[in-house]
Amino acid sequence: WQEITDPQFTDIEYHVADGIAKITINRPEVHNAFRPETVRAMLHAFKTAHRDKSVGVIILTGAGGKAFCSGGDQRIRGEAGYTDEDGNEGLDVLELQRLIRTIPKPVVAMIAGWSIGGGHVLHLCCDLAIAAENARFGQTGPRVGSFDGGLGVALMTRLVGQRKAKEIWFLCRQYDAQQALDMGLVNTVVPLEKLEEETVQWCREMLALSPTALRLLKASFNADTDGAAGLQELAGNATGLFYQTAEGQEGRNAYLEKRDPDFTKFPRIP
Ligand code: 1HA
Repeated sequence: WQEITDPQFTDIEYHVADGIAKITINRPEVHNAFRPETVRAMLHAFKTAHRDKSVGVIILTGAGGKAFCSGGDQRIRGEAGYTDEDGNEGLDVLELQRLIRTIPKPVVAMIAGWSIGGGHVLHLCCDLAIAAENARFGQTGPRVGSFDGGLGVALMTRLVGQRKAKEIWFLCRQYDAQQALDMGLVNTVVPLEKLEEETVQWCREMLALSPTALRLLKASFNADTDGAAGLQELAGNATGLFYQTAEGQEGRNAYLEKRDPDFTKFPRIP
């Protein structure tokens, strides 16, 4: 891995290697709980990976082997929300959830240890999830005075069904890696020492496939769950492909050349 440093990468690490970007939440002393600065850094890191044409797959993980992420840092929860070092309240974590889903590259959650609360919702937002045997999953919102009724409910329900999703949210129990696998919360479970090797192997398999096919598939899955916003994403991809055709370019050329467009040469494919 090559580490990329950036003054905006507060609380996280950003590495790249052979087409993979790895974003690591680096606050192991609090099981990688996030504060506003952490979320801002993750937004910047995901946008960096999005724009980097050499990156095809993104891994999201946590430092230390004992936690993926334990959600919002409860120590800095103020009267109305989470407070940054300048005293401003507000956590852009819902924006981060959306970004993970709309980036047109697969995002893989690599989970060792705790995936809890808002950290668990981040894992739900990732496209695939590889868990170590020590992984533990759960929501805590109703215990600590919070809840994520947005993607935290919608994606969980899609993944495990409404009965199980209600159990997870209503009882705030914890589930081990095997239980998570059995209910479809993760794709596979491996020994902790094999976690990164296995995750990289999954990434390499995706890197060998058509980036455009994967991009359109991700948008299609989102379209099924995200209503008009999902269709916007899928249609945006269709526009992007159309721009690359002679037919799309004829419209642009005609406009720039101040003439009528001639679309007669383009077949109306049945
Ligand atoms: O619900 C939302 C949102 C909803 C809508 C919109 C935005 C949202 C944004 C965020 C969230 C949330 O994330 S709410 C849920 C917040 N998270 C939690 O309630 C999890 C709290 N942590 C735990 O329950 C436990 O730490 C644990 C089950 C993950 C692990 O337990 P364990 O192994 O016994 O470790 P523990 O000793 O508790 O933790 C180690 C250290 O990490 C402790 O610090 P120490 O006492 O050694 O100084 C512990 O306090 C700290 N820590 C762990 N998680 C957090 C934390 N400190 C602050 N915030 C945490 N989340």
